[in-house]
Amino acid sequence: MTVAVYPGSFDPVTYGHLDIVARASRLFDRLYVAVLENPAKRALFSVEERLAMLEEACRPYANVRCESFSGLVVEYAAARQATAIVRGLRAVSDFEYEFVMATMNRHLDDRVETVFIMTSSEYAFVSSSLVKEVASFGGDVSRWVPPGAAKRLRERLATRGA
Ligand code: COD
Repeated sequence: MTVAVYPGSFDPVTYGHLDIVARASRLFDRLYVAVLENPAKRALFSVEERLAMLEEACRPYANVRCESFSGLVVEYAAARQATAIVRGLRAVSDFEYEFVMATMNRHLDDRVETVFIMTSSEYAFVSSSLVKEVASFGGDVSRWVPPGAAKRLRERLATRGA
């Protein structure tokens, strides 16, 4: 059985992330979509909220499980018997960050391979941070995030008085 993990911040999940989930779920028998619990990084949504949005959006994929993890991604991958870490690549600007991360992960554990999936062109410009920025100024982001995330963005930003 081929197993992969797709780690990220998912703050919040976007259709760009889901495009990678859909395509990776066809490549592997089981895919764990995993939210990093990172108290050092300020996120708009809690890990529980991010996980709830992911679980709802990933429901159509029978071989996908959503989880949170803490610590090193290679250790999480080993715990799940995964042989691959899936990452999405949007533009040249992603490359440097992804390259150093994949290289570090290989140094940490060379039994797990990083597999890059190229973004679909319609989502190449979509990122969680841009979506949050547009939503914070009252813009409609429903084209780029699933309904559950759009609703939570509206509620959270309204709560903040944005
Ligand atoms: N189209 C395609 N791919 C996309 C899109 C899009 N529109 N948007 C995002 N993606 C891809 C990103 O390129 C990335 O590959 C993935 O989706 C997740 O993106 P984010 O932004 O939600 O998550 P990141 O990049 O912040 O996640 C970073 C990790 C949490 C994976 C990383 O920090 C990590 O592994 N931390 C654990 C500690 C560790 O092991 N450190 C050592 C590694 S160097």
